[in-house]
Amino acid sequence: MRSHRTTAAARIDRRPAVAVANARMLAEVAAGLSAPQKELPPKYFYDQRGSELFEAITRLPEYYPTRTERALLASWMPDLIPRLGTRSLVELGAGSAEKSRLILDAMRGAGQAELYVPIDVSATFLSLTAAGLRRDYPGLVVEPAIADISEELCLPRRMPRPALYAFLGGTIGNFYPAAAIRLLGRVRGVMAPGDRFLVGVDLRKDWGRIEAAYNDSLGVTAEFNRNMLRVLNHELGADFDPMAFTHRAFYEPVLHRIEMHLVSTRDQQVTIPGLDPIDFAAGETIRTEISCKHDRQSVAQLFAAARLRIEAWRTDAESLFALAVGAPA
Ligand code: SAH
Ligand code: AVI
Repeated sequence: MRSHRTTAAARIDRRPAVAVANARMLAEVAAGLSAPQKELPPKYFYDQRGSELFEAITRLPEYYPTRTERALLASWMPDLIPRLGTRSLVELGAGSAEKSRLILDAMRGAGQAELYVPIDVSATFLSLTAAGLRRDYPGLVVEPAIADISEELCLPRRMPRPALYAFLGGTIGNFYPAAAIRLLGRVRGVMAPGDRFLVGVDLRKDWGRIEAAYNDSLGVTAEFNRNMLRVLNHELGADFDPMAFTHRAFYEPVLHRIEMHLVSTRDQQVTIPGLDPIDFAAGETIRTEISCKHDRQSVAQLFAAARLRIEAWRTDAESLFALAVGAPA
């Protein structure tokens, strides 16, 4: 099959796009660090090192979501995919696409693995993912898109239908509810009648289990958290000392979410070219991520607000994690 790519973006000089991305990053960082509760968007964890650290997290004994979702996909996709007739897979925040292979295997098993569109902000990691998939799935057209899914949905102009949109790993939980609804709505807006939306969500459960998943004993999550400061140093020329910040992650039961923070270990000032110096008091924190936990009702509410309905829902025996299939409402 020929390439379906629509835009000339892949062929033209990327330098202007990089300059725009850095200007946007600087504006977001300026806004986030001048708020009373300093905050940075979690998409800035993910340069090559951040993506590798996330992959290391997925293999930790405390981090149950990945292996639980993988088992759900392994048991369900061989049945679901032929019934949906999926010919194209569009994945938001694809990362290594390791679990996505279970969907692609089911598409291939049904003789209809035609197009895969992994979308991610982590550019180098995404191209490695795409190269591995092209090698292992001859005949599958792989059209990666480097894009921020909180802003746009990059889709090929011609896409064999039905398409399955996938948002795995519980990454929907890293968006505030209003942003999550906008994101779901953006996908809903491009769905044809036979298309479906597969969303993985981490479920509400014993807080101890959840907190342990974000406070692993090896300190990998702490290093992942601090990686955001390294990204800011590299991309914006900031002078954060990552080791002058410690990792803190706790469950917030009213809002049903994990919050990850970086805690300043001392009074300090950080310089970011183009911004006024930023002061941190000892003990002051930057919130770097929320990870919202769901139940079927909260997912149904998010879906309904985006004109989607839950068509199917599967959880593991311990109700740790769920996969929801969304259909146009
Ligand atoms: N889907 C994979 C990876 C989850 S990690 C899994 O389930 O294991 C979250 C992924 O989403 C990372 O690869 C990260 O780079 C990507 N990501 C995070 N925020 C994003 C954004 N705003 N736009 C695009 N990709 C994003
Ligand atoms: C990508 N996302 C679903 C992960 C999560 O669990 O919220 C990111 C993560 N943060 C700390 N550990 C993993």
